[in-house]
Amino acid sequence: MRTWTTAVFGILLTLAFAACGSSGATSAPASEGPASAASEAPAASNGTGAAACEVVQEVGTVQAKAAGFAFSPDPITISVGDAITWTNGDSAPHTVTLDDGSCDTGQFGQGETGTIRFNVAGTYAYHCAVHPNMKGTIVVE
Ligand SMILES: [Cu+2]
Repeated sequence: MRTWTTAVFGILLTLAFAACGSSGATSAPASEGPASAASEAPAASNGTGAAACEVVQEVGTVQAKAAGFAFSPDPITISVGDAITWTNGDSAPHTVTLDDGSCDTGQFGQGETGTIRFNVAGTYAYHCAVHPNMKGTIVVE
């Protein structure tokens, strides 16, 4: 009985490995097709190859403030390609979170900054995720 069980386990293990091996071998080339097609789709969607906005670590070309529990200046008008750096003047942490959820600096504390670059013209409404009544508008021309 023991040897029979061992034999069955052996066969099952062999089948399992064989199944993994064959499915891995056949699915690897197939998965490259959809993956590359999917990675091209976002680039084609806005025609620029870049996201409408992106959180960056560099110092922005336009300076703004999150201070006194308000964003200033507001609205901010910038050109396509500009990056806005907000500096926190309060002891509480703030965020710059686009209302559509496309970009979010995450929390930055007193004296710290958050920067977002805008690559597509349009009007962007944003708020602070910590203090939802802190709101602002960015106009990208
Ligand atoms: Cu805040």
